[in-house]
Amino acid sequence: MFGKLILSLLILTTTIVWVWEPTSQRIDAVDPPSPLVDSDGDFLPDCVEYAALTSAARPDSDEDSVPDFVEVVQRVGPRREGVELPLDQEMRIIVTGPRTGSGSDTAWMHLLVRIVGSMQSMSTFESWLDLPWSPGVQFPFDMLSLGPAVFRERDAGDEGRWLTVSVPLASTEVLRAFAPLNIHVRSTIGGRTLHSLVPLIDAAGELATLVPFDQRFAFHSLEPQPGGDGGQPNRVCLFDLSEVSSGAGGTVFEVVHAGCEDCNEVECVSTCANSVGWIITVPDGFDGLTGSY
Ligand SMILES: [Ca+2]
Ligand SMILES: [Ca+2]
Repeated sequence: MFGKLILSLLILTTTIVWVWEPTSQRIDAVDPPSPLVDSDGDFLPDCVEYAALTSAARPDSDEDSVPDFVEVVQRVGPRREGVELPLDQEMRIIVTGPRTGSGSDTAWMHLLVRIVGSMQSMSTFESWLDLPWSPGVQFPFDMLSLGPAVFRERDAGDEGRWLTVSVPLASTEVLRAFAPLNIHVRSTIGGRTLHSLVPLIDAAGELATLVPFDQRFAFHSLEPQPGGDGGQPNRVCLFDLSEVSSGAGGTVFEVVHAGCEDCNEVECVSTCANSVGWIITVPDGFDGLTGSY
């Protein structure tokens, strides 16, 4: 369904909120809804920056001249200076929780795409859910999507054409009822098949995901506590995971170390150290967590 949806989005742009941003001049046909505000104008909404662990105030968080958007879709370290990978088709999905203080409980899925060439380079698109209690079954993505989607496009010149499609999902409470689950997207762009997924886990009653961060995994709550929960500002909670078992339902990991480390503009939750010993099931294991298909 979502595959048909996104292809429709690419053609029937009058049915959705549309924002077009050429390189030199930004034109907003419709103001993005407040959950998608982009404070630093780097094409990543603030909520996505929180989830991807980039700065919502700086378009190049590590000041290495590679834009945050590029580092996020390439899954390299946007908090560490690095060398830009070759220009290529890229795709990644990120799931975010409700904006703090918004009064909403809606989660969002954000599809981030870099296309080298024309829009017609995207020849296939599909999305689905998988759940460890039903291995091998691909559930339709629209079980959890609410629509309408918000589509944005930017001609980034030498950095290609950037697209985001943000889709409102069910409430975090409903998502937690389904967790653990993976949300997948797969697309063929310019002859390259790209696959991205986000694992959603129920971590001691809290809906969360794990974000690759410097060879480890950052614990990212989709329900951050407004004003902090007594945690440490400018720090992030990083996990070391040890595989316990693997089967048709996914891979079971144990958190063998958890600690707060430096990361500006993120807060390390006060319960971070208490996460040691947690057992986490991830339907697609390390490959799913790192996007290394
Ligand atoms: Ca931004
Ligand atoms: Ca950078």
